[in-house]
Amino acid sequence: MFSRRGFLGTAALVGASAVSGRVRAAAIPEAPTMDQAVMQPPLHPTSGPDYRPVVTLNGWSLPFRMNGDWKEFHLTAEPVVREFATGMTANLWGYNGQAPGPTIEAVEGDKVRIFVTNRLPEHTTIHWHGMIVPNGMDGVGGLTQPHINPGKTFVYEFELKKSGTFMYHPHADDMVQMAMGMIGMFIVHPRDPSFRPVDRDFVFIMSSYLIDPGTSLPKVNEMTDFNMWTFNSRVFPGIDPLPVRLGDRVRVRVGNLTMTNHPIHLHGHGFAVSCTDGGWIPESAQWPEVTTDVPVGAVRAFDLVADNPGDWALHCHKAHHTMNAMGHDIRNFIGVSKKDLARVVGKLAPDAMAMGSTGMAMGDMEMPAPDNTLPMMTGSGQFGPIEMGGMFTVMKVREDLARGDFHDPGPYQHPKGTVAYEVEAPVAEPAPDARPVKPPTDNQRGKTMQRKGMRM
Ligand SMILES: [Cu+2]
Repeated sequence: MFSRRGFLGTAALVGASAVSGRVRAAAIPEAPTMDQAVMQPPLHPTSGPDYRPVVTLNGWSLPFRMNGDWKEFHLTAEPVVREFATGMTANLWGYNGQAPGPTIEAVEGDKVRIFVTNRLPEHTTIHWHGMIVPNGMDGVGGLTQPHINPGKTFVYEFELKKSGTFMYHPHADDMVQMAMGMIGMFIVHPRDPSFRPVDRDFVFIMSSYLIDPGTSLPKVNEMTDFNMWTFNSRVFPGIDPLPVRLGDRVRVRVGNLTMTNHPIHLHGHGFAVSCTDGGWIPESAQWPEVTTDVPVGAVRAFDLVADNPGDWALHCHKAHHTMNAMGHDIRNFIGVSKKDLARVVGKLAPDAMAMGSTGMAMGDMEMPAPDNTLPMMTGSGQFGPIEMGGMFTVMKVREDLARGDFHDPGPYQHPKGTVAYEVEAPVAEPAPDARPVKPPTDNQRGKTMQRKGMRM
């Protein structure tokens, strides 16, 4: 639930004169904060034009108020503690108590007034990614506005020219502020409610972090070698499932503010990309997919009919992105005898841990982890360990889910005779010598066996 943190405390620090623009401090709406990282129910509008609100995985939508014909929101940029999954929290920067910030929802044609208060130790701005705004509202610090200094509040005012799926993030000390988690989604609903309506509308944004095992602060200078791949700054099994009623029309809107692309893959259904951060894709230009690549600094929204009951994986198809804290320089020892491996490991790095010689499946990979560190792969289903982390969740399609019910319905009850099963067969032994493997050179061994916490 969100709490209403009165604006008065901050106002005392700020002083009315610090508020920029035509609005005085007395007229500033309160800035609600969220203390939980679980999906909040859709925020149905109580004033203004009607629309079907979205739900945000492990997130919430920012309440607004009407002031004349202006829709007013209040974002507070501030340090936050975000839980990535049970067992790990990160010290991030975000908005209104969480990172990412709350989803902002409004309607095409709305006039929005967004107050931004800075409670960070450095200046910031907000850029409205993909939205058509007057140049001076574009939020590029130095270029289109003065920076918002610590303790100050600025106002952004613009009319929503088009509907679609957009993002917001700072354009001030970009590398640091986005690496610290300052991102959010901005949904503009079509003014015509009959334009491509869906029954369930899910939103999340992807971000990545380098957080050394045992620590909680992202290393903001990293450019490529991240170890936490997140949907809404959560990793599996901490990511909310997508509960869906059988037959529902479903939209999933995905933003990407990481430093690499993510091929997002859904099992059990075909879908079509219906919207990007540039706008709606005409139906005549859509084609069927089961995976869509979401480029850096982009949004993809895809639509489907949930006509196949079950627990369907929804995940990034880069397998390293469905892992928690791990390095990418691990060598593959599948097929190398365990005896040779132990000899090499013992000689070069007594506390090293190498990839198992039969694969990395759970059970072969047990090792102590420092505090505040998640296993690389974790989470379990009704049949055993799922062996995933990072960017992985489940769309749960159920016949008996009520309209508008977004609670986790639990594991799928498979109809009798519809689950893969074991049979008696003559040859079941693994064949370890089937593939000849050249032993690593000494040079490679030295590099490989170095262990930095869990980043092998
Ligand atoms: Cu990915």
